[in-house]
Amino acid sequence: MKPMIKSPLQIARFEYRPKLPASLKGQVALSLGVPTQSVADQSDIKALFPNTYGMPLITFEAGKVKEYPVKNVGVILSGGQAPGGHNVIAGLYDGLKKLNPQNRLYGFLGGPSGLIEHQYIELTGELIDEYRNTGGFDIIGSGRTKLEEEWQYDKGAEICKKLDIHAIVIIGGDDSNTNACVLAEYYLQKKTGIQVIGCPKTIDGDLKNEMIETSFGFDTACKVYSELIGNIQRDASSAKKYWHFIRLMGRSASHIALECALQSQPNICIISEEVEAKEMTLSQVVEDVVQVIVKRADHGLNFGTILIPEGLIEFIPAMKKLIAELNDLLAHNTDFNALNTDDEKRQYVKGLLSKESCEVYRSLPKGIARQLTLDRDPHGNVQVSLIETEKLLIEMVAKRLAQLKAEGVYKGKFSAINHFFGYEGRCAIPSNFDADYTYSLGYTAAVLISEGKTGYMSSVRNLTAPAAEWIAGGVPITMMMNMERRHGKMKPVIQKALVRLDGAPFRFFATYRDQWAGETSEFLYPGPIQYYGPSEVCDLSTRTLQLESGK
Ligand code: FBP
Repeated sequence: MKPMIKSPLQIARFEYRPKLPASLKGQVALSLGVPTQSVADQSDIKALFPNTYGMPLITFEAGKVKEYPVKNVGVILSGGQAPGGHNVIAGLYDGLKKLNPQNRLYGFLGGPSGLIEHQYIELTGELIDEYRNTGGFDIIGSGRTKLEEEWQYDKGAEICKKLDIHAIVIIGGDDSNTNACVLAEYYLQKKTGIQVIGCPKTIDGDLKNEMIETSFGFDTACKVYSELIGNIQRDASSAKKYWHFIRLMGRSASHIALECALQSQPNICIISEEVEAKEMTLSQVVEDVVQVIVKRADHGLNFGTILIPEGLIEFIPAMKKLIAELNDLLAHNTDFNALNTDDEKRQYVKGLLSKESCEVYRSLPKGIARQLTLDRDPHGNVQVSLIETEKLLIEMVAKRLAQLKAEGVYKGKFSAINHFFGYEGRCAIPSNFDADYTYSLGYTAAVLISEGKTGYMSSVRNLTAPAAEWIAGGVPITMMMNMERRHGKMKPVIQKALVRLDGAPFRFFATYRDQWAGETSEFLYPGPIQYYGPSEVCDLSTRTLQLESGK
């Protein structure tokens, strides 16, 4: 038997034809809404974006046959991987070719740096076919270079001119789409004739608003993590001897943790946004966890599951202050970087922190304190995915339980296992939802470009309905913006969407969490993503989307 080049599922998925909204199936006409406004700080945003501010919302509907001019396009994948990226490119390619077979598509390699450094390939039909309905960003690679300086924009315009590229599509999260908006405005001001269109990507689910119901990749990633959590819950209820502390990716926002909780009904799920709203200390978070463990132990249940959002520690006020001080202290700090040992680094940091933050720093297990001083991301922020909050919690919970045992309050046995789920889900084969959604987003971008639009984000809405009823169109990116302080300066940025405590998904969770924590456990076992079978199993959207749309 020969080794396989592709798995049977890979081969089958190649044949999958993503479902499109009805409006994209034939000829498309644009319906323009009324002029829009930014979500806040209207006069500042208007002044910064004189050419792209106030543009109308665009909705597609069935239209008449129309001839479109040739539009060559360059596409960039920006930031962390998210399932469906390849299908955005496939939808973009198919849309462009349908609108004018002369259109060509180029891919900039390794993220935004490919545009600046003129690294690109032409994306041919043959190459794209290899990647249809697959996970990953490997067709052209991704990167975290920030596109925010004029010399970078000019370098980009240079290569566009050379390749006769009329539009750039940036597939990224809130920061990348903010940069797409600035780039669109700059290219208009400079009359380069280059259009810029954004696409909402991130497994974190924090790029969403009234017009963007969800970012792509969130659906698949949450389904992968929920499957794993469900499997762990079955193991926990079978062996009855471990508490599983499971940290989930998601950066600042707890959308992933919340969605996984809705899908798997664990005993505990911590929501960072709630911790912040209640101004909880780390000890209070630990105390809440301990209470559930003690209560279950009273019923002889020394096992369970706890979901922890990866950004948790940044939402605990004292930790937030410590991290902010560390961010300032470590920014471009050559003295710190020149130190050799962890002990030297620890002493150095302690000497520069405020008294309050120094106490918090000293109270942390050394391993966690060290992780807080690791390299910053390109935005100067601590990389939360590198901080093992689940281990910190296990250590603190174990200590508190030992005290309670000594006092005779706790009679159970505590054995904990830590997990971190993040990279496992970011490149999974996209669910049908993500495969369809991303293909539609890419196709939508092709229409917006062919219609000469710039400064828009590709938008597909009504996502809990069957795909044929989805509403495709464009949202002016300026509409999602407000002014925020970043690195000491006020900047126009897309508002990051955190979990809303008054939102339907959190309220549902809050109604049932005590029941899930209790002695009966109501674990759900979602099982693996289904790509084939009854629509109610394989085309399912997230619980978050369903609850948000009143379902
Ligand atoms: P994006 O916001 O770029 O989509 O990335 C999301 C994410 O997966 C976060 O959940 C995580 O904290 C981070 O990327 C990890 O970054 P890296 O890929 O650089 O390790």
